[in-house]
Amino acid sequence: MSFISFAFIALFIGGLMGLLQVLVRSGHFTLPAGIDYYQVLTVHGVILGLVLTTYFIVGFQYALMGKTVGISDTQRRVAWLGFWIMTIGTVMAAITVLYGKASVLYTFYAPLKAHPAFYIGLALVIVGSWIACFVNWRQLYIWKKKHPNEKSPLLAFMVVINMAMWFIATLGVAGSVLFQFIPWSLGYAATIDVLLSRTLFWYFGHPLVYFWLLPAYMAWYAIIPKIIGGKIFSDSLARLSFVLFLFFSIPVGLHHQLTEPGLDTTWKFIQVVLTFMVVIPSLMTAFSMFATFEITGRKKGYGGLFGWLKHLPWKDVRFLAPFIGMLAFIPGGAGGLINASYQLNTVVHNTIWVTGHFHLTVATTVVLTFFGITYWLVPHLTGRKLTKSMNRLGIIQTIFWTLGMTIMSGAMHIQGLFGGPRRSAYSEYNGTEQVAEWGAYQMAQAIGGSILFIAIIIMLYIFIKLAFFAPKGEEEFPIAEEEIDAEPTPMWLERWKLWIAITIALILFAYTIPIADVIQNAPPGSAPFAWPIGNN
Ligand code: HAS
Repeated sequence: MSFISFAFIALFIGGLMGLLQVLVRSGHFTLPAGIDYYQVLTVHGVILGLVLTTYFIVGFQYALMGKTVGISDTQRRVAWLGFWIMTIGTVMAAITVLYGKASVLYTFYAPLKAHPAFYIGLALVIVGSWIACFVNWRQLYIWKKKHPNEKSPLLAFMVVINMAMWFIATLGVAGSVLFQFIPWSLGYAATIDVLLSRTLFWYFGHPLVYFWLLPAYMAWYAIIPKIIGGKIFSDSLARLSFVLFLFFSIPVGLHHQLTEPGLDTTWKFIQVVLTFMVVIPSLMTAFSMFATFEITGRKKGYGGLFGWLKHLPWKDVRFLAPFIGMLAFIPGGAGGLINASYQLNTVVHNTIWVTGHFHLTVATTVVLTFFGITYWLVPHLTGRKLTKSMNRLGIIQTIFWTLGMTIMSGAMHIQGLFGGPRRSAYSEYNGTEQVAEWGAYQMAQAIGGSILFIAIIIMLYIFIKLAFFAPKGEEEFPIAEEEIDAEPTPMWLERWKLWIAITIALILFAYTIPIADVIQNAPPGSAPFAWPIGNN
């Protein structure tokens, strides 16, 4: 509950910043009291992209592990230590941003320089999250010792994979923060290797998006079937898709740097091919979800080509919110394929199309699934009930979120195709013709963003009600079972050492030569630049 409550505080602050951004970009609003646009944008990205997600995920995963394999008192105490380290780090980073000393956006690209406390704070958040990794691994390890020759519970297996991916991925950004950013921001190093820092960031940055997605997939594979009255379609398929995510999430970061000079084209191309490999487990997930819905519907007697759709519990917000998340991932994923296509990337890179893409993927698919989880997890943890009226309000919330995001993200995609830039405040660009084309879409983003802010307020109201005021009772922790006649899951799916070895081999293959190249042929380092100018 502590992790999840922190995530909801982040939702409010980050959402408010989002509202300010779309209003500024409409060209009809100026920030008061000298507040800077990029300061607001940094709060938005860091608080929503890094803080809300990490806290919600770590909290949710503890709940899954506690339920499936148990948590001891010692593990709980260590988990608290992780919480406090993460929180001290978050507060440190937040203070620097709020004081205007770290307007570097969530990607903190060098040579933009932030106050050292910003980077130290981020390093603490990572260290705190590593503690969660160790606790989760230990939880499964202890369970396995007590249950030799049994397969691990599906959700515990998934959590352990997600944390393995997170741990390996964060090593890159931790290395960059410790050895590049902190000495440079403290003044011990005069310059920084910009290309190396960005390459290490994206080594982490792409698996980061799957660290957000996989907990949503955990809910889709193992919780949604229970909510709709069905069974898990295939335990083996679910595990295999997670193993594939572990393999292919990391050696693909260069697809964020396709326009970056200084990186060899061959390695960019190889990583593009690997990116298309990481699409496969998502396609397996789509297949599996369709199968779950159809099989459950047909078992309940609904026939016809699409008749089984009728059985789905449309009026149950625990289902509706994640389901809309799934629908959004169809265009969201397609947009990802466009981004990853080497040539098409040159059209969309650094345009607001990309912002549209991640508002469909993380801010709709993932966040709506997290809301879907909140409706049962919070009352379950606080010993309360999701009442009919809260369920109804949840449905209204989902509709507002969907409407706002469709308008905002749709407009972002279109404006991006007309060349509208991302990461930029409002500008008339000296009155160029294109700006006239963008106006309507920027206004649409402001309308969509305002609707979204209303949705955030409704969600916060629901969260507070479920946490403190809903009637006392017992809310189910819905975990689905396998089909009775399911084929047994092969034990080789748990060959952890082999999976980790393959993951490391793929990373070494995809990154050794490009990184050696970047270091050997390093560009001249850059002195720090701070925003606003003169803020060094
Ligand atoms: Fe992405 C940029 C490529 C997925 C997030 N992405 C971003 C950024 C973010 C982000 C935050 O290759 C911006 C980073 C920045 O600040 O610069 N992305 C991909 C690809 C995928 C992908 C290939 N992205 C995600 C996910 C994200 C996310 C997931 C967050 C959670 N992305 C890119 C690229 C860039 C990029 C380039 C760099 C662009 C640039 O130039 O800067 C794939 O994983 C997508 C595969 C997904 C699918 C969809 C499967 C569909 C499913 C739903 C099924 C529906 C059902 C409903 C079951 C193929 C699973 C049933 C319906 C009934 C009617 C019954």
